[in-house]
Amino acid sequence: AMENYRLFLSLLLLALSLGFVSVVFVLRWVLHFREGLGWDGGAAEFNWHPLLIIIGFIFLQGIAIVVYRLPWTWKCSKLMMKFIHAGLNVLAFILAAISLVAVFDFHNTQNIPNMYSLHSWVGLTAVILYSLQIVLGIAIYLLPVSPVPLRAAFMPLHVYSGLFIFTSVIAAALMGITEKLIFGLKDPKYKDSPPEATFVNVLGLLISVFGGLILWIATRPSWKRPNEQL
Ligand code: ASC
Repeated sequence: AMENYRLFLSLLLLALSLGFVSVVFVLRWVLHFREGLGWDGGAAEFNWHPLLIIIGFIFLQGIAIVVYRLPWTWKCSKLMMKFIHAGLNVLAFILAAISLVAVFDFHNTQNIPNMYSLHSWVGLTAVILYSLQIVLGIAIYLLPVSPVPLRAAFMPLHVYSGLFIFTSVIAAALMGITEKLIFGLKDPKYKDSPPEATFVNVLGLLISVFGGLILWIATRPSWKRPNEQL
């Protein structure tokens, strides 16, 4: 049990470090390699999109997914942990929504078409499913109205749906990163492997490994909150 606990802490620390480094990497991408941040209808406004998605939709959502696994919270009330889980997800949703306003506003100002890419289809679908997941999650598990049999019956779908949405966000982020490198790198081009291309490829790997670790931690039955090994 002790070795298992140390493995849990090691993987959690590794995941949190990778998530934090991913945020540092996307900040360096937009501030050092790109045009910085602004709200002017130009490239600096677009740059809020990758930054807020990685902070919210990837890092905060990842933490929200494993928050019930933290052993030092097992003495906290379940209701308190539900508020933290829901609160982190709502915060991530708000950041994702702001990041979408930034891209649509950038596109409309620059006369770039909206919603033509696979990145945009997968990404917007994930945001829509996420809003549904949050509304249903609050209605079924947070408000003291739904009966326990409904809570139990819906739990496998809630868990699966959450992991599916999180995985879709990682996939959408990788597509978005790839698109942006192909669109944005002109001379030298992406295929010429300039420093920005290598740096941002590494960001994609960091996000993927972060996602893999969160999925692993969340799916270990023995790391669940006691009395919830359902
Ligand atoms: C809840 C809660 C759980 C589940 C369980 C049904 O509201 O706190 O652990 O639903 O009762 O799976």
